[in-house]
Amino acid sequence: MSLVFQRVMAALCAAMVLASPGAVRAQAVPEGLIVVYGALSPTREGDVDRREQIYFSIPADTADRVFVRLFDPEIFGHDDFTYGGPADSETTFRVFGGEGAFTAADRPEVVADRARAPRERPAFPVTGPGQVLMERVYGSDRSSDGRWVTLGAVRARQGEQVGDRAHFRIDVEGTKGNDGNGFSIGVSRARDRDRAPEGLEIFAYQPTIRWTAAGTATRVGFTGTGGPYTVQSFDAANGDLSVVTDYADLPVAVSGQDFWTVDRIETDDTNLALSLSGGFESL
Ligand SMILES: [Ca+2]
Ligand SMILES: [Ca+2]
Repeated sequence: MSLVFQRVMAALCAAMVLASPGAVRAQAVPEGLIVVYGALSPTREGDVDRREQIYFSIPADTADRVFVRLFDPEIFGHDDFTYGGPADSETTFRVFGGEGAFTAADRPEVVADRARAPRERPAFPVTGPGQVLMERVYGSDRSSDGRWVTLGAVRARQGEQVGDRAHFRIDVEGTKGNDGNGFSIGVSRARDRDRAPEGLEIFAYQPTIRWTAAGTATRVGFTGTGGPYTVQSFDAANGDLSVVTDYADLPVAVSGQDFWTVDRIETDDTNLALSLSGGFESL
């Protein structure tokens, strides 16, 4: 079986909801939804910064610890894109809490239409802002291939306190190699099962997402405060990109390989999703 996966880096003016129980829209988040490429990969693979930043928050009065879980964190077999063998690749996962972990973290930059990606290699490791609560490096060990594993546990008081919420940031770096690491992130009350804590929110501002070129479109929800919305996409490889509202699918101009495309969507709806489908890889 060969599935063609596409990747796109999409930035919106609102946070994209990657998984959030009882949130804007009931949707299954596919496993291996997110992808990070190794530092030595070319940006035409669709990953400008070879880094993913994923945020989660829980109510500050959450008494029990919560577990950070990873799906397929290694680079081997299922869900990964390898070039000449994955043995040289490593991905580093760090969970940040404390002051600045959320509020001082990078937000997506506004890019010009048809802008290219910077050519310099990413500057690793990223050690801030905030305090590193846990860190783990995954290589090509097959024991986590196609499976959920537990990275560790945090308590609400370790997060950055903003109002009545405790915020955390998960930084994922493609530390070594040129392979693509598909993975997903979950937060659970249980160590070995998916039991979302009450009030959990997981989101990212600029995820690199993959989707299958054939079959059902992949939808990623995002919350908004009313349009217009600016959608920046990178390397969507001529796929079909649209913003789905309650009433209509609004097509978005889609990026070609290795450059940014910027489009504006006019809608007053706030209950939205980005839909990704089709396309081809023109390597
Ligand atoms: Ca993986
Ligand atoms: Ca794998």
